This record gives sequence, structure tokens and C-alpha cells, in this order.
Amino acid sequence: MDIKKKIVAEKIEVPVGDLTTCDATQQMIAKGRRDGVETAFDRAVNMKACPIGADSACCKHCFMGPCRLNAKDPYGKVGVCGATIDTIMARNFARMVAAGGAAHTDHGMSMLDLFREVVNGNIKDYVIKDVQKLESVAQSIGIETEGRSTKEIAIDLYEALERTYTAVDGEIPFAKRVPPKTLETWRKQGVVPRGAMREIMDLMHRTHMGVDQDYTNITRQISRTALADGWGGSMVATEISDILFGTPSPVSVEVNMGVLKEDQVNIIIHGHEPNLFESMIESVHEPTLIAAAKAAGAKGINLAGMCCSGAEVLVRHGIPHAGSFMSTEAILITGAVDAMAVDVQCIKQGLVKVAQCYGTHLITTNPRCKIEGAMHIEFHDHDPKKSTDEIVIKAISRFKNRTAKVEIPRNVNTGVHGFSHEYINYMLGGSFRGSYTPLNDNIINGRIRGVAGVVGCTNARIKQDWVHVELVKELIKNDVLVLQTGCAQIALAKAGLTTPEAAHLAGPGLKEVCETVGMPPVLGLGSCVDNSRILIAASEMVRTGGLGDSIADLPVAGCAPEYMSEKAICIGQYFVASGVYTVFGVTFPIVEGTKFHKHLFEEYESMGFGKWGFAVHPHDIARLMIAHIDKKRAALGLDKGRERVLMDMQDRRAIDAA
Ligand code: NFS
Ligand code: SF4
Repeated sequence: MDIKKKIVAEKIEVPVGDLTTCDATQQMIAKGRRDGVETAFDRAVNMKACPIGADSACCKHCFMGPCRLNAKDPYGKVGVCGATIDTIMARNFARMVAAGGAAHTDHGMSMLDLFREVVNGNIKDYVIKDVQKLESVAQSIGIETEGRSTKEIAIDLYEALERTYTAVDGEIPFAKRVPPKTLETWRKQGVVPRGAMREIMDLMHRTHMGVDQDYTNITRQISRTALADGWGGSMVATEISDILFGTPSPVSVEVNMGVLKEDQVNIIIHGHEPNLFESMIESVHEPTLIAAAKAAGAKGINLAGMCCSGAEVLVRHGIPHAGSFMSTEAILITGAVDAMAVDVQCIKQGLVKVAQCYGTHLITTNPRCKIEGAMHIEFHDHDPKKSTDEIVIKAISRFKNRTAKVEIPRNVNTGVHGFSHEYINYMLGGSFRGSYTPLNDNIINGRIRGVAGVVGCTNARIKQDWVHVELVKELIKNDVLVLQTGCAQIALAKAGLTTPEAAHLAGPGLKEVCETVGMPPVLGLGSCVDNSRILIAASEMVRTGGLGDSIADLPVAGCAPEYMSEKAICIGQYFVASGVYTVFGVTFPIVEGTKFHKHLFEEYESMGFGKWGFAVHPHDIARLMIAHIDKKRAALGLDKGRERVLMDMQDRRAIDAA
């Protein structure tokens, strides 16, 4: 073999400790290598990211191209049609937002379809579990609830929320929940969303070759579309899921791969929409299936979640969570997973090969997501258990015929998760007068410096969990309360930071608040669509008073330090458009120093929105976020109190007494 070929054939192998700080995932990558099984971690090392694509400096929106510009000299060249770097990057960014927003809104629409069929009595396997939530959501958009039946309210709510998707004009229903001053900014800037379908269609249209070629005008529609996700599709997904499956409240949960059990039939649900998982919970409790598992020699059936599917039921039912996005291939290497059922989003095609190597059944269930080489057992809301029962049967048969050598990492961690907006309200204000006043008061008096949302994915191009954990440690040490969703919270749960005992890692002010209330300094809220809970919490902070008139005034910041998906870009954009300073890590698909970059990273704030930020190292990210929080505190006149808190305990008591 000639030397060149040999170099190509030889794969670079990076020490597992450089790929992830998750011990269980390390153990499984190492086992995989011994077994000759490759994961995304190894593929990432062996495939350099395309530098032109990473900068978003290329365009393939027509067939006079693809055109490649030079990120080092962004204004030195234009595309064949004359498109500038700003047009090209803005169009690319727009399409990421369209795709990410479409994923969330389609998920939300599936929940709404289910809700309609439940309300109309066509589906009997699900019911309205949380009537109180139904009423409060209805009231929040002006639906009369007094003296009306649950069904009447539910029908009205369905009809109103359908407009989140289908409205061709006007404003989406949940615009009514936006703080008035924030909504005023949106109206002034022309970004209040109509229905999501219209906004996504508009964005796809204007980013076609030869349409919108003004990056500021493209950005306007980018924001409008993103807001149709945050305050539309995602919010509907969260609220309807709460209504049907229950609103989360804190529950102690187990996380990590050690939740698998060697002597039981192990089933993993991975993906996003909670209906599949809810039905699977029923199936694994089915006496005949438990008997079948026992007859096959198992002690029982063990169910665990991964990614956002896992996060949905982690916060609602305390079902164990086996790991985040970057651990989904790794967990199959245990040999202990008898079936992994998936629905939509974040499902790596690489799972097929790993599953085949260990004889695991990889089962797709959603008509939108079939994967070559995976088994498909379609899930129907009208007869949900048919599919989930069948998946259990497949898992039992694999257990019975297990040939793969089983090695389960022993790591199990516990955390307390499930801090919905409703629970935060109750936790702080008590059951009779639920309120955000204590939170605002503690921000005003400086015990809590500000609030940060640390959310999003894990990514094969960055050491898994490391940035999440180091960033959050730094934030809480500086008295910043952290809210989490999605895969991010699993990183912190594995690090033991989502327990009330973790308060000792917080700064003195935050520690005191956590100890008084008995809460962790890091609050897990749910899945990625549950970022809408953070929007609601922020709106409630504005409404409660003392921290400014709009979301943009609040001493808050957001971050997705290890993001990988287009959904994350869409989430980032709707936080920015809602008024939040939002920092992303890993990489950012816009060339620094260009006009489009300046628009999103600087000018946007002066228009009344938030703005984007970028840094890779967790301490750099923390510095940016804390500096922003302090800037907002200063603008609110709260910097003085804060200084005294830091200087001296006695001063602080004096503030309390005052
Ligand atoms: Ni969010 Fe959920 Fe995880 Fe990222 Fe994927 S599971 S919707 S996109 S990887 S946090
Ligand atoms: Fe090139 Fe313009 Fe076509 Fe894009 S739209 S591929 S920049 S010619």
C-alpha cells in the first residue's frame, strides 16, 4: 500500500478523556473501539469541519453556483449573481431558523392534533390530566372559563391555538402573554408573528435566489419566524403536553447509563414528542408483558429516556434518564439495550450500525422519520399501545436471545428536576399567593445577581459536558441562578449540581436563597420546547415589577455552550428577539467583522431586542454573561446594593432590615 493511502486508511484515535467528561460515555467509547465500533466522537476527529461552510461563506441557492466566498476577505468577492457575503450568510442563517422552527412547530402541531382528537372524544387512551393548567392557559389568551365545562374551554382553546400555525394575518395567540413593552418593540420592528406556516413559508420564499438581498430585511423575517417558534410552536407543545400529561413539579430522578439493568429487559425512548413515551409507560406496566418478560428470564422491564423525550418524562414522572445526545450511540455499546425506540429529531443515522453490532432493535415510530436499516413500527395516537406493546415484545425477544457481552457503566447520579414556571411561582410564593415577588426581591437586594438559561445540546466537536458544567459552576459561584432545559440539564445532573445540596457551590447570596427555599442552584425545566417556560418566567419577572418594563431590561442572559442543531439556532434567535443576550459556544456560522455579524451582535440591542454573543471557553462565556447581567443591573440602579452584598455581610443585613 502506498504511504498516502495508508495515511487515509489509518484513523486518528483521540484519548477518550479528551472527547467527553462523562465517565460512562468514555467507558463505552473505549469498549466500542475494542469491539471495532465507531461513534460520532471518532468520526468528528476524522472529518475536519468544512471551513467555508463553518463560516457560512458559501451559497448553493441556485445552479449558477455553488459559490464560495472568502471568509478572510469577505468583501473581496461576490457570488455569480452578485450576492454579497452578508446576503449569503443571512440567507443561510434564515434557513437554519426555518428548519429549526419547523421542527419545533411541527412537534407542537402534533400535540395540538392529539389534543383536538382527545377533546372530540376520538382518542380515549389520553385524557386531559391537568384541568387547572387548561384553565390558566385559556385565561392567558382571554378565553372565558368561569362557569364553563372543561370540554367547552378545551374546544375554544384548540380553536384559538390552531391560529399559532394557520393564521395568515394578525398576531399569534400567545402574543398576549408578551410583556407590553416587549410587544411594542416587536410591533415597531414588524416582527410580531402571524401563523408559523406563513412565517416559515415567507422566510423560505425570500431566501430563494434573487429575492431578499438586504441582510437587515432578511433578519427581520428571521426574528419573526423564530418568535413563531418560541412564543408559538414550542409554547403550544409545552402547554398542551402539560394539559394532557401533567405540569411538572420537582421530582428526584436518576440519570446516567447505570440506570440500565443487566437482569431486566431494557428499553430506551429517544427523540422528542412525549406521546410515544407516555404510551410506553403504560405498556411496560402491562401485566401480560411483565409476565412475558419474566418468562423470558428477566426480572422485569426497565424503561429509560434519552435526549428530550427523556427530559419530558424525567420532569413529569421521574423516569430515569440515561444520557444526552452524544451518549446515544455509546449506550448501545453496553450490549444491554434490548430496544431503542425513536420518534423525531436528533436521531443519528450512526445508531443503525451500532445497534446492528449489538443486536439491539432500533425502532422508528414516526412517519416523518424512517431510517435505512432500522425497523419501523408506526405509532398512532388512535391506538398508541399497539405500537408500544409491539416494541416491548421485540425487546423481550432480544433479551431472551441476548448474545452481546453486557457491560453497563456503574454510574448513576441523582438530581431534582421539574421546575415548571407554575412550580417556581408556588415554591417562592406559597400555595395561597403564588408569586415571583420573592425572586424579584432577591434580585433587587442582590442575593441573586441575575438569572441565566443554560440550555441546548452536546456536540461531537467539543468535549461533552465539560463546557456545560464549568460554565454553570462559574455562574452559580457568582450568584447567578441557572435555569436549564434539554440535554444541558443532563450534564449538570450527572455532575451532581441539580440537587439542593449543590447550594454549597453557589455564591453566598444564591446559597442563602437556595437553602431557605430548599431548591438547587440549577433548576431543570424540561425539554427544548420547554424553553418556552423560560420565556414565561421572564415575562412573569417583568410583570411582577422592579426589574424594568421589558424582557430586555432584565438582568438575565442565555447560553447554548455545546449546541449542534438548527433548532438551537432558532431558539437562540427567539431569545435574542425577545430581549435576551444569548451566547453560543462551539462555532458560529457568521464571519466576524461583517455587517450581518455587527447587526446581530451589536445593532440589534439598540433596536430594543437582545443580541448574540459568542465564546468557546466556559470562563469566557461566563464572563460575557455576568458582564451583561451587571450592565442590566446598573441600568436598573441595582449595582450599588450588589456591591455592598459582595463587600460585607453586615451591610447585607442592613439592606434586609431596611
Ligand atoms: Ni434540543 Fe432535544 Fe438535545 Fe439538542 Fe437534540 S435532544 S430539542 S436539539 S441534542 S438539546
Ligand atoms: Fe451563487 Fe447567487 Fe446562485 Fe447563490 S444564488 S449559488 S450566490 S449565483
